Amino acid sequence: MEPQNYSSQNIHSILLKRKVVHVDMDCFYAAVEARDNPQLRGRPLVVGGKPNSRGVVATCSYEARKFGVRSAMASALALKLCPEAIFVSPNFTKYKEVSGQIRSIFQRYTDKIEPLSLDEAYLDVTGHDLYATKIAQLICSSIANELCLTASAGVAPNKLIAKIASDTNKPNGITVVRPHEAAAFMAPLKLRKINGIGPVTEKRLASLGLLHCRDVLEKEEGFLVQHLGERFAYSLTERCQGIDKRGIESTGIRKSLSYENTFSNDIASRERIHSELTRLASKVSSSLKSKHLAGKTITLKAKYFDFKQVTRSKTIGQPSNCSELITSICIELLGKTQIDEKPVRLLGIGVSGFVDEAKEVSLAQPNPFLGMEMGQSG
Ligand code: DCP
Ligand code: MG
Repeated sequence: MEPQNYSSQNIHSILLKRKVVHVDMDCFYAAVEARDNPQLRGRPLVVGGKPNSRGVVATCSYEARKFGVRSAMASALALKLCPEAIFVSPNFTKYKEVSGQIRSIFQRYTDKIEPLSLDEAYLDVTGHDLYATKIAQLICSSIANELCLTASAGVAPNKLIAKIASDTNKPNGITVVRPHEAAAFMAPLKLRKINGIGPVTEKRLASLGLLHCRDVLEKEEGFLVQHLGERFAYSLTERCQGIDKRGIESTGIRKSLSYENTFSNDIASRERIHSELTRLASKVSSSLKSKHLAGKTITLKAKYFDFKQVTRSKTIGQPSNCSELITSICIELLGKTQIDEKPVRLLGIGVSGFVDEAKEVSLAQPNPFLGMEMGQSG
């Protein structure tokens, strides 16, 4: 199929099929470090090797970027550019843990998640009840409220545009490109913006007078094929038109669903803790129900004022997604924590050990085929 032959109506129908959200955390490692150490906030911060070693910068805060510091730069050069920079070694265990928490926020909306690294993923939200833009907003605000970190997101008809869009309004910005805007969005972009076009290819294309997407579309097909070969000429033309038919390659299936909340002030009163647990349980319950899931293991997570964290779990005989049951189990699990001695800064509830609700007769109301409403009373 030759992309040059696509009519604009054809392109439009290809673009209408999918809704993709690309989420990318802002200066990820540096943001996690600054979150967990107030002394680092607002300062030019470099996460990576020390400048006196042969280390490199993994990432840096936006304050350091103002001095020209960038990922993959030698730390010694970073120090030269920004002598007041603070250097911190990376803590991958922590970044992996946060990455898991981000993923569990994504999973509230879709199971079609394709992670690209610890800090970014594509989400396919085609056919979701909520608008894709609303989902992106909810994800970014949950990341901010629950994890105290910021993310940027791109909402688009495919992976190509969603990834470019998430980078357009960084930090803490959401960019939406609707199907009818796709071609106009791509046209002025440098070819380097296309995922897969690195510095070498960029140079080769520039030598042919191809700098921006629109340059490719203005060239004769024969010229492109002659210089780039048929395959690359066609795939490049598609990309420049804003077409990308790749699907979201999600890995694995959901194993748990959780919500957590970090409080602005540590809380100690039993009453407040119970009301927080009731609220979290109700969120977990509605999310499970909307996905037709029910689980046998309920986990309570508490992070004390001193940042020490505990999880306590209970496994029950029958899978449940009932809000009241989850709340009462969590209140019972409080007895296995130090909640009476130590105020908490975070509470979370997770449910795992899933049984697909639609297939689990034991959970069902008299008619297991009532589908959507099944298990409402747990
Ligand atoms: N990373 C790395 N080495 C690189 C690039 C990145 O170790 N050359 C790590 C550190 C980053 C994380 O991967 O925090 C995510 O990479 P991004 O490219 O998304 O960069 P950031 O999230 O740091 O910044 P941005 O706000 O630009 O996304
Ligand atoms: Mg990032």
